[in-house]
Amino acid sequence: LACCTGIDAAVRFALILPLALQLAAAQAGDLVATVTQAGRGPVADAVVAAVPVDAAIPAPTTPPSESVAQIDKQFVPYVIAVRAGTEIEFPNHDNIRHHVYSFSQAKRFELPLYAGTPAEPVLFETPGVVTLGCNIHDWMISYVYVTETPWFATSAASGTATIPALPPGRYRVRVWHPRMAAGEDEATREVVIAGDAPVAEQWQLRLTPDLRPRRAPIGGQQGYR
Ligand SMILES: [Cu+2]
Repeated sequence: LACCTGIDAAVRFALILPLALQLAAAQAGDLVATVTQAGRGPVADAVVAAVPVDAAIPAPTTPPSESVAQIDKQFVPYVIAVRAGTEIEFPNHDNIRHHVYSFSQAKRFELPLYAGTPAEPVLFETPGVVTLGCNIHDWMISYVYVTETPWFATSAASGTATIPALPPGRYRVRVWHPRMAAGEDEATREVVIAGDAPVAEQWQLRLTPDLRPRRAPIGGQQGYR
């Protein structure tokens, strides 16, 4: 009999759950942020983060772990946003070794020369910007943007970053980019999510020139490979 009661409860749960999810989904709106640079079009790799102004809004879960790979002597992705408390793995897909480090205040760490994937991921607990480098390959650089909020997104090549399913309420929304000329404060504004309709917002950033070499220099050849 106990088993039948259990099944009954499971069936009822299965019937109620989709309805509950539907109701919850109906009361959440996407924030569609578009990030551009004056006269230069869309900006990729900008982080858009929304912090609720009003008291406790139910927070979505975020993935417990992410990864920043090394591919062809570059970090991939160039910018990653994670919520504080996320672990990041650093798989090395190259057939040479890398030595990943950060001197940033939000997270100092070092993964001495390694191939493959280090056994232990790195925990990012403190909100802030963490700059990653490689001791062997000076041009390798990437950024981990650690947020205090579960609502964030990173802009694609189109300049669009969509934060899905924000519960209704007021949010302080800020935009960050590794090359932004002004501080984040200048790119912060309040956004109201009123219901389930998407809210579109545009940011125009001033960026400093991109001086990153894209590839390793080769001796005796012009340019970079
Ligand atoms: Cu390296």
